[in-house]
Amino acid sequence: MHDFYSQFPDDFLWGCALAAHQCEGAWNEGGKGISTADVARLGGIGKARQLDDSVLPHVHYPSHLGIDFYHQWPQDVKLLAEMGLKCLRLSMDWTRIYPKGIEASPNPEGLKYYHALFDALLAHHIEPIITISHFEIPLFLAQNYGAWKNREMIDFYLHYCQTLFTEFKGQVTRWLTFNEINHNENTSEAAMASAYRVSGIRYDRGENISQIAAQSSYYMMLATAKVVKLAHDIDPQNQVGCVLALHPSYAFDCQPETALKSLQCLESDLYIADTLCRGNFPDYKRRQLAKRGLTLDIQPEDECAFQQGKLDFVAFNYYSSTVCMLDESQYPQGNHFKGGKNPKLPETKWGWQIDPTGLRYALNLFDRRYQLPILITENGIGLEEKLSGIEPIEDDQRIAYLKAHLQALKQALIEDQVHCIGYCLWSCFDVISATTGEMRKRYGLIYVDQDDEGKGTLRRCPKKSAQWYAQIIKENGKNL
Ligand code: BGP
Repeated sequence: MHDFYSQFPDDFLWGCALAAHQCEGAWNEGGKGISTADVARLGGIGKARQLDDSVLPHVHYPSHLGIDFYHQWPQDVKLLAEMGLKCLRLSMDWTRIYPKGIEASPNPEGLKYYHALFDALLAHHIEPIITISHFEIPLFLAQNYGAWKNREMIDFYLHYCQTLFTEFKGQVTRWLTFNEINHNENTSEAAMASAYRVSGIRYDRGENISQIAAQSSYYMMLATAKVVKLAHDIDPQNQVGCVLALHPSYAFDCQPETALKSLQCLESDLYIADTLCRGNFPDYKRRQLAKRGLTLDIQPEDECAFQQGKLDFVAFNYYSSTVCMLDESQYPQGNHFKGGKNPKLPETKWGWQIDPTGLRYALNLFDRRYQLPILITENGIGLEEKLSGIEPIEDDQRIAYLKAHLQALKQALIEDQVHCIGYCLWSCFDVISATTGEMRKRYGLIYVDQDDEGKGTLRRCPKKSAQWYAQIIKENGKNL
């Protein structure tokens, strides 16, 4: 325990984040099965994604190719080591381990791939922090079981986790059960229809979306709680968290009604973290759902599972804040986040508003509410960039974004004494965008030569921000 923070602690986890389906490629190699991400037809920001088997034969479909990390990881890990990263948050693809999700024994090639990758990271003193399911599940489970609509998913997921905890014992100790678990319920209407990104769900005509979203969130929370216990039983060293997408919602004006609505909006995200950190599903939530005519499948034994499976640390992705308005017709249509525009903030080309103070706000909120260590699992900016023959690419806009956010983090640490253990920047490499499916929305510290059609040499070219981040890590954030 630190007495108090006067600087970043020596063991601060400076890192980057990646997701398997956005970088690995090799969608049909190594005994891998087909995942929901392999058949996600993307329609641009806010547009619904569709499960569409017709994309399967297209090898150049973006997520089929990724950035070829599956083959190029040995060189890629060296580039990460040159930056001096302390950790890499990356996801494992469920279908590399269990191609359909139902097999009795795992796919040895998938295990071998991840063992080799983790060994290489550890050899460079980079801790692998593993997301167990990042926006994908086996397509077989989606098609035959309805994904997280179904309680049976919990057992398939536990079976997968049991394999991971047993196999990778000693190599991995920090785990994240899901990426952005709150996406099921709390995004814009347009994005709601694409909720299967997280849960693998396809809504059938006439189904009650709110009922399914609440039920699938419940099953994913219950799965998380059971996984925490399983992880501790297999190795007491294991530490388990779960990622929330956090975009603080500020009241647009000082009308008391707007303040109340903004509080309720925030609570609708936080009830998930409340459940997982406090070890019980809040009764007010059940009553609220009942008032809307929604009844969840809650079994008497679930209570004990939540009690026995409280998270060891909390984690969130932070890109932007939003504003809450009484009149929702003023909210921009098709926006990824549900909320209005803040006139005080600049925004990216994709309409994501830039708000470093929002990160400090989120850190304060989590620290005071949960009193658990916090890991920032994603933060970064999407920009359009091109190789012009002059290298490195001068991504000063990215450096400015990152610097402002890291300064806000430092203030949270030192001035507010928030217990934050690490920062994973999105991302080390340009990867396929999760919302648009394109390459052109680039987040990387390292440029990858590939366009939206999958053309390019895939050459990796560190940008100016890669050198900048390496220096920040070397100085342990002293000169921020
Ligand atoms: C987060 C996801 C990531 C990543 C990031 C940037 O919500 O967890 O997978 O993609 O957003 O989003 P995008 O690529 O859509 O701009």
